[in-house]
Amino acid sequence: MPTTRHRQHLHDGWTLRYHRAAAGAPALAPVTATVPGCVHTDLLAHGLIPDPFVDDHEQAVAWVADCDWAYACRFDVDASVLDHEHVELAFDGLDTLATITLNGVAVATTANMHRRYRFDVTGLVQPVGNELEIVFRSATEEADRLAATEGDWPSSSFGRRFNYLRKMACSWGWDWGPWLTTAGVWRPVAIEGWSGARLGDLRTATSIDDDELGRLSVSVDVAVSDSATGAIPADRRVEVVVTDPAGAPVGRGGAPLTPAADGTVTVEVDAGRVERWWPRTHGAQPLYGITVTLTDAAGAVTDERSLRVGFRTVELDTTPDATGAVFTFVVNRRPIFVRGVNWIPDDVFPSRITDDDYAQRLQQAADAGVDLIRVWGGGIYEDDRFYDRCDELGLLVWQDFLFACAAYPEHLLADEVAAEAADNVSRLAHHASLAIWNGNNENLWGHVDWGWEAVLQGRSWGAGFYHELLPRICGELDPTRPYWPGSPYSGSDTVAPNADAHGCVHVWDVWNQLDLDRYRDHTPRFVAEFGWQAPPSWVTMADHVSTEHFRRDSAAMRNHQKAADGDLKLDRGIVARFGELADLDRFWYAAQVVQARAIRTGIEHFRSLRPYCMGTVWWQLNDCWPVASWAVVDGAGRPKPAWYALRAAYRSRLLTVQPRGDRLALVAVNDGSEPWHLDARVRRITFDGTELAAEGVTVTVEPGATELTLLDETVAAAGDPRHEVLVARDADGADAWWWYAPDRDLQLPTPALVVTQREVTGGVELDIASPVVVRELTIHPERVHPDARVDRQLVDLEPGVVERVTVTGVGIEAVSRLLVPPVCWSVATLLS
Ligand code: BMA
Repeated sequence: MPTTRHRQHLHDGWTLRYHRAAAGAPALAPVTATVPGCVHTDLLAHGLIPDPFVDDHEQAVAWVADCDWAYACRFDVDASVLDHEHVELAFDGLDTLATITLNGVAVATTANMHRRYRFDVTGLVQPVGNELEIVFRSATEEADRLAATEGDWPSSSFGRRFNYLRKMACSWGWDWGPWLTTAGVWRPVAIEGWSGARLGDLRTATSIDDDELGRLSVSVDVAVSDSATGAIPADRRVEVVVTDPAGAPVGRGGAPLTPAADGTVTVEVDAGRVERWWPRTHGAQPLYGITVTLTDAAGAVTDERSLRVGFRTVELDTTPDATGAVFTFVVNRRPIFVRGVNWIPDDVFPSRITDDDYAQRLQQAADAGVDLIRVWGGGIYEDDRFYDRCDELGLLVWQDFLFACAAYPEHLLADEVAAEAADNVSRLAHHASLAIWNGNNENLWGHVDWGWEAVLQGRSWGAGFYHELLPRICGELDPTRPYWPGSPYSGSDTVAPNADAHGCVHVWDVWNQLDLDRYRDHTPRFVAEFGWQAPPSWVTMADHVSTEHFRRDSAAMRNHQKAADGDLKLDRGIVARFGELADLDRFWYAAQVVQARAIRTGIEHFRSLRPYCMGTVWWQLNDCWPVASWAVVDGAGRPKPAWYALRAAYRSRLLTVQPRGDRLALVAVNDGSEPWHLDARVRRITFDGTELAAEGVTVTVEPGATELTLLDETVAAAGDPRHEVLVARDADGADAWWWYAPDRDLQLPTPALVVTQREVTGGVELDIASPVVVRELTIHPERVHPDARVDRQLVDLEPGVVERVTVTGVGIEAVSRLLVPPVCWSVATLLS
């Protein structure tokens, strides 16, 4: 009998058919299916449903969610798998209510999309012609049934009954997501053979002391042949080798295989002097390799797993102080101001997300100066590829447990939640990037402030998960990483969950009821969510809304706006600045400008409060389909102007003009690691560039410091707000602007751009100058070619200053189109 574990993927030869067609569902013959995948993408591949991302086809495919579906495959098994003591079916993800049958024998039923499963099928499999069938019951029907029989557990209005089952909440529709509740084998499936013992998860805890000596504790889950009797095959060992980033071994450890009662062997390894892992912009990301092997009596390797880890410490400082309680991430003992973004599943069909999607999206975050990604609780525990990229890029990960915007019936879900939490903590604990586990999204807030308490009348709602179950599991399996019960959360049951001065907050009144300048009314310690909408890129929307419906009031267009009163809120921000804009092109540009300003206004204000405020996490980085949303990168992966605003607001050295009382201040924030010798000139000018008043500001801003200089009244106060602007510019050319009146009151002259163009590799370089002030000049190059990109948007031009903008993906012949509406706008052309 072989001792080496063998794994054979079962990804070929699948078919999909109805198990039960819902009333009104069309007749369908069985079709070939893709595994990993899901029902919707299989039907789409066969042309059996229209693309639900187009027009309002989402409504036309609603029946898919109401059916029960059967996936089946016939497979042969390699002898290398079959010739083992144990043969197991291993599923990395089943979505969701699955009944698994192998060769006519019921193997298992499952009810949790967020778990991995392993089933013993020894003796049931044969060398050829195995029949595997997985029936998925309708999750929407089951959730509705549970709501009817068990009672009403409230949730936010945009969600349906997602809180009764352990399945990606946003697949029931969200205020940015379509209602496409799917089913299927959404992650890899394999059949495995092993004898004697096999490795399971590896959980690692790294530590690093003041002499930079690294130590590693590896908890290795091991399954042994006969755990019932405790019989362990003789002379097996677990060996651990640690290698440095160049691959050279730097430490070893090992232990005989005598699993403790919980099936875990712990090995401690000294790694010697190590280099620290840092979040990006704070240092490098050296990743050390760990290889764990299981050896038999002869010393032969029977199983092996490899991972990468980083040596760093991470703490969450929540110390109470005179005003409330801080919320500060401390990495390697350095308090850091978090420059974050929220992350949602990158496709509403997560089985379709490719390596490239993950790589591109996370690179877009990194390129915007982001150093933390919050994986939001209405989505999924992401794929390993996501966390691997975050480790490499130095993106800290804030991981929510998967509870969002709802009360959860604990009696129905407790066992699944415990298993799911243990499973995912074990899977992810080794990642250097993972910085915090968070109990839920907005449920502590909802319970207190959204009237749930009255509906629930004392029934459980999830508090037991957030305050007891989840911290206990994290404490047992991942004791070195911070846990926080929820976002928002004040840290105390006697203080409102979303109180500015305590813990982490979500600032949503600004978008929902107010105006973007009102971010300045908030003085929070840490903002884990705040956002402002804009439509996706024009081309992305044009690809998904037919030409005849391409107007704001069509059903097709409205289907791509899911937020409560979303269009009204967009208009509120636009009208206050630009007046009514009936023309669609103008509306599109104006909406982008307002979203971008919301980002800069919010983030620059919050950063100017450093160290009182120690983090911002913009809602949101990405989209899961083409939709008007708070995302800075749209559903097709195109950056919106807001992405450029995010990059500007998150630059390590931030120069910004901020009101302080009835004065204006120049604020310099240094989140870099070197001192910043600021030498800035602040000038109040007319729109033709005439200087009315000026002063110099010279100050050294230490790393981690904020320097605020109140500006002289003669410089800061406008004589005629409609004709003047304040510009601060440092010696390196970085600028900060302050406008004195709403755009429609500004008397901005129509720009006559002076452009010098050059062909460069892959595109054109434009040197743009103007004899008059130009506000937010933005080229939308995708309107010339869908793959064209530009390196800068929302460029403010000062007379006498040349700004260079590079457009890639177009030739020099495109330049004339690049510089006129609807491809190019500025505030003055918008209002002309
Ligand atoms: C918060 C998030 C999401 C939502 C967003 C925009 O509530 O947690 O649930 O999509 O705001 O409304």
